[in-house]
Amino acid sequence: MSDRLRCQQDGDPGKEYDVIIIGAGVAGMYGLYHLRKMGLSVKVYDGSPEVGGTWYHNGYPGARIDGPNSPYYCYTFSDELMQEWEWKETHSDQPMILAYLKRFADKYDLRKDIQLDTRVDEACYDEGAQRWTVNTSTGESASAQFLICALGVLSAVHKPDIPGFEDYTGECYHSGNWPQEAVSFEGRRVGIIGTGSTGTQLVTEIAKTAGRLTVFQRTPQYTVPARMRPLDPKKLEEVRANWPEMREQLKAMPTGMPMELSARSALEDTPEERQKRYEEMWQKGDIDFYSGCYSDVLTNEEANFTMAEFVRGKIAETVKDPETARKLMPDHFICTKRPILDHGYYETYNRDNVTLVDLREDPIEKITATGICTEKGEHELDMIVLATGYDSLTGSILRLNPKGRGGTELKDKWRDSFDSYLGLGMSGFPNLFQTLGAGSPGILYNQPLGAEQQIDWIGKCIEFMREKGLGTIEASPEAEKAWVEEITAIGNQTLFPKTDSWFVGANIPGKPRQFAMHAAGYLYFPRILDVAENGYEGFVFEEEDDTVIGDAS
Ligand code: NA7
Repeated sequence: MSDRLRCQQDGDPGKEYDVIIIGAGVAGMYGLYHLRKMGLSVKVYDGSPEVGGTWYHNGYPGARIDGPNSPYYCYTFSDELMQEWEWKETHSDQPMILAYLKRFADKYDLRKDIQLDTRVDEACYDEGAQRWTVNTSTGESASAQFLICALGVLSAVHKPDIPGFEDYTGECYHSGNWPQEAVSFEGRRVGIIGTGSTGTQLVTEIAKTAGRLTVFQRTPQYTVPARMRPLDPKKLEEVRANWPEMREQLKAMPTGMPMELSARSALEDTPEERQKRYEEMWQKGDIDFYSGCYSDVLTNEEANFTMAEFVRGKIAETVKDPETARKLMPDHFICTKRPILDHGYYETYNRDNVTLVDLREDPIEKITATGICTEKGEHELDMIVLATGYDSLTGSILRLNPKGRGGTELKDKWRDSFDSYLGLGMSGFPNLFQTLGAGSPGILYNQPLGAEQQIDWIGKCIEFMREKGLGTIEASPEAEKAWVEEITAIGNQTLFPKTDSWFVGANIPGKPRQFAMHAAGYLYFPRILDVAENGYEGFVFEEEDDTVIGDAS
């Protein structure tokens, strides 16, 4: 290890803060706003040249939020920002969301405490000082009592380990690290690997101008028409007029977003009634199709099959070439990968310039200087686009690999299981909090609203510690174990664990298979508040002089 990377516990700790936040995305920026307002000294580091986190890096053509989330995907605490920001479409695109995040940074003068172009390379806990020390890519060190890892659920880009990448002489881009300058597909031979939410958005866009688009598909996907439309100004006015009440209502919604819900089982209806219901909801489209047809699609295999069959029928109806339609037919449980909304995805396969390669029948062998070689032959390509996803939820903090008590590395603690307590703290890692990570609802809940509630919780906790003269807070191993059991049990009530997806880490070779998200955000947030009200039960505190006092109630 170089000197620069060695945690400088015995040397100069650099600047000192109350809180260091890593990440200037949705959660990190709210952390800065809120904790600074409480009177704490806060420093944010981010390796990127601009704020916005995942929304900065995902500037690929077609990038949009995958739900009818405008105007609800926002910093809900700010009535002021809600009144001023002109959301334009039901499913905002990446430039709109990034502009909003930049406006948030500017409006609340956040930039003065955000150091961009500065990656935190190492974070170590100093037991004697009860503080965290970080070392950055710019050669600086700094320390703080609290470290908040706001690193993003979908930020550790996953580039598949296909032999020959280094030989490829064309252009190659990953959706999660898209160049800021425009990329032209005009007339070019483009290959794309990956057909998740990102891949489906890219395929639909690239096909419009590419000379030839070849889609390399490992797993076919269910997608539903987004039915994106301009946001009705009257609707926006209505929402604005009642924003504080609306905000409270959002918190109690299952995903922190308005969506249609049904109380009826799919199995209560006859096949004809179901067909009618699915057809009506398909025409309406959007996330409501997934959530609003029947109550048990995500919990009952038979119910799930009925919806999956309906969508397979739509694929057969939409895609003209029967062979291509066959390859596009998914066979996993619908809704158990991230439910996708599209803007003409299946229709894209009717274009003459689009070809689908089914990697289950014709796997990729290698990348060559000029393209992608599958078992059946070479596809010559001017450009390869990777829409191959992320080491989600845990990858970003594991790449940082903080070192806790006794130098314990997170990657060792998490070798077999992503244990945390409430998705907020971890035993062996005092005073380290994470946002939207393993053990929390992650992406299953409106993320800005989820991050706000977690940061508010952290703020209250710090206030509590300051009032009581406490130096550290740390999850107990028992509470952590019980929490993993609790969220696993909730997850097991759904079909999520039964499908290979990033939700269970199946997309990353060697990653422990675990459904590590709390599947019911509207239960999670009251639950973490209860823990706080009960004297932070499950956490252990040390006084500033190191005396362990158990829970501090
Ligand atoms: P996803 O949902 O993880 O999708 C990645 C896609 O890439 C998926 O189709 C994968 O197939 C495919 N993939 C990954 N590795 C390979 C290899 N080695 N060979 C072929 N195909 C591969 O990522 P997205 O970026 O689309 O979406 C992430 C989230 O962003 C999404 O859930 C929303 O919340 C927004 P697989 O299905 O694993 O067989």
